[in-house]
Amino acid sequence: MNATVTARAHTNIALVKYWGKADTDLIIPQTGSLSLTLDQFYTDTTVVFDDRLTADEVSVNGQRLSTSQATKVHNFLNLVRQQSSRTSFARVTSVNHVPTAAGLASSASAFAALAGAASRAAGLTLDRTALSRLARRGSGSATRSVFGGFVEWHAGHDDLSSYGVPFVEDVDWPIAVVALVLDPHHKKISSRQGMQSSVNTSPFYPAWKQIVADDLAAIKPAILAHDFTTVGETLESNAMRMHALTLSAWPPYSYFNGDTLGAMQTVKELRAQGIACYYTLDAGPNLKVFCQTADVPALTARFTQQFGANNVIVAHPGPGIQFLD
Ligand code: 2P0
Repeated sequence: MNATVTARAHTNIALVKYWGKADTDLIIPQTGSLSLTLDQFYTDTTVVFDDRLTADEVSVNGQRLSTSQATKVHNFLNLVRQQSSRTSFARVTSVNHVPTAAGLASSASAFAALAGAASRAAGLTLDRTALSRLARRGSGSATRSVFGGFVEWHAGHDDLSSYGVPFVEDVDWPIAVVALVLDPHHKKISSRQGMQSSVNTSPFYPAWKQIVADDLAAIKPAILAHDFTTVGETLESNAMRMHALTLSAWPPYSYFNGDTLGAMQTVKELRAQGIACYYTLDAGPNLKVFCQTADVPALTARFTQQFGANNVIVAHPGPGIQFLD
């Protein structure tokens, strides 16, 4: 009887971003990065290897993927087959749990959950470091979603040395992230294309590598000291400097839309009113506002007025990968 295994992994928001690969095949990043795993957005993935299958079968949110849509998953399962000497195909059933039907599902939770479920279903017993390395092969940000709380991804230089490490796994600090859904649609330029374009064409890319080193050195002691201002200023400037790479690439591009700029302005106004909050954003227009839990009611009231209640989601630090019965 083949084992059917279900794993749950949560998505994460990078406070010091990963934006560029040194090795595009193994997904070795150019720099380290640091993230916070969130409780609100997660993926449940079930995997069973079955000798009767003639191809891998993949469904996401109840929809069967075509062969071309499932290529990344199929390639990932090939890695698991190589590591385990399994030869049979697998049935993969994945469900993204996102509070609204909005563009916050992430390859981080998807590949972390797939790494957990597929490796166990194939009979492998991986520790969390090995699981993080495996998840990395699916998507860079998945490297960090194996762990809960604040997580650092050590860039390393090869497959063995590039993995996530918990920095503060049990977060005893009343912080929250208010996610603003400003555009639920798929991004036009994927992270994968966008970051490679930045590496290859932005004249600012060498400066980015130094910025990341400096920001990691600043944010880690600030997290340990619960120094909210330093953490906030570091994550906001890091996000803006990452996005400066998109504007300085050739051809230039941007993930911002008009509402992104409006929401940034609101964060600045809230700060001017004495509410400490800072924004970050990834390869899409949706802003994530880092704040202290005491300020969540004031922030949600303001953002609900601006963008509507359905587009404001409050998240807190979340757990690492879990296996479900
Ligand atoms: C991050 N992002 O650190 C950065 C910040 C988006 C902006 O990792 O090519 O989907 O699969 O490794 O992980 C999104 O990129 O890219 C990402 P691949 P991924 O979270």
